[in-house]
Amino acid sequence: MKTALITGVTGQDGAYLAELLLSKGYKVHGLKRRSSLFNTDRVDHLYQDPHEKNVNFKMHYGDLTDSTNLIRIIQETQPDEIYNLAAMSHVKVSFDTPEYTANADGIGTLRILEAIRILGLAEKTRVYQASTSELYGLVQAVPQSETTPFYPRSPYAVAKLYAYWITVNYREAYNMFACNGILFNHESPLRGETFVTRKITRAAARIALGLQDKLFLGNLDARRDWGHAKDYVEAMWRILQQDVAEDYVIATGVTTTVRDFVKMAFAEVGIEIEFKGEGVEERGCVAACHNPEYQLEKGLEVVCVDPNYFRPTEVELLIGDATKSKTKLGWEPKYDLPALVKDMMQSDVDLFKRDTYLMEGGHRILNYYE
Ligand code: NDP
Ligand code: GDR
Repeated sequence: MKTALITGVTGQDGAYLAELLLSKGYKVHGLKRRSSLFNTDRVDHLYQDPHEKNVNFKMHYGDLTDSTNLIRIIQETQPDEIYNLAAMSHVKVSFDTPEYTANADGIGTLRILEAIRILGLAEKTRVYQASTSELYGLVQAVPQSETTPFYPRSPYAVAKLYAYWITVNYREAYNMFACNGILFNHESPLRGETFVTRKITRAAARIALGLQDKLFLGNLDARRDWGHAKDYVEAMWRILQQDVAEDYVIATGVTTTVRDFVKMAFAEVGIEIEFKGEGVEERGCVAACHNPEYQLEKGLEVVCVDPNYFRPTEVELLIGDATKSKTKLGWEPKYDLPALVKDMMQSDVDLFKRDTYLMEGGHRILNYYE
């Protein structure tokens, strides 16, 4: 039985990866942060009572900014594979918390690699580093592959650049099996609520159900290569099963604007969005609502641009070339963009229908959205 340690197990990818590794018979340890409220929603279905025998899923308190606790957990768990997924992963927020982001996302990766070296596990423990298409930043060439030069455009991306190179360096210097997965954007019903896709699918569901009036967004022209997180965690695992440690791009090869994602998501609930105006004046109107279940006024303005969501420096275009992964890992995504949007919309409509039932029953629901 192999043992894996997942940092960031409570996040979107951590949850899907834990599920995948458990289904493959792994013993899975996860690093979780202490918070004042429970923060394990995404993995609660995997929880096993630690008092039982043969527990295969166990979480440990820890933080990427604390090297002593990383050394202790790695020593205790003696993992065959470490998936370093923990990070302050929000690009816009990294402009507000640049020093913390560098510490957690950049130096955090070094702490893991150093812990493995100090503990004498360099030959045993394989490491997956969650690298990102944000490394490409300002467009140098498209589609972006393993050989495209990097030009990071945010404190997040600069921290991840350090993490990328320190992973390569430990591989070369100490012969460690350490790999970067350069993953393009991947989404799912478990996606954090403030990333643009989930913000849109939540708002489309809530607007259709009469729980929200408007959706405020930033740059509608940004283009992203969006895949499904379920497909992408499969690639992470494959990267660590190879004979030779290498870095891989994981992407669908299709790019779409935020504006088109909005149209696709609202179309799932029968709402047609037509954009009018330009730049900050841009407005998305409901030209027609074709779903009799939802009562929306014709021509209602439901999507607006709010410059507060613009970033000081933006990544305008991402489109990945995953030829190496397809050839060497035998990896192929199962979800295309329409299937991803459908999955996210179905999940959010179900989620917010529950809110409408609660409201009908006289309960107050939290009306917070960003
Ligand atoms: P999430 O934001 O959903 O999850 C991040 C995880 O990291 C959470 O479990 C979070 O804990 C944890 N975490 C944050 N800071 C710390 C810290 N200081 N110490 C310990 N744990 C911490 O991200 P995703 O699942 O979407 O992404 C996983 C990784 O992949 C990240 O490193 C991200 O940067 C990278 N990535 C993501 C892509 C994507 O499109 N999703 C694409 C390319 C790379 P908590 O739950 O308590 O907040
Ligand atoms: P990104 O994802 O920055 O690519 O990073 P995000 O969904 O935050 O933004 C994608 C694009 O949409 C534009 N945008 C908005 N973004 C947000 N969050 N909120 C808005 O209201 C909004 N309006 C427009 C953004 O400007 C951007 O161009 C994600 C994260 O998961 C990273 O951790 C990961 O490394 C990269 O994907 C690959």
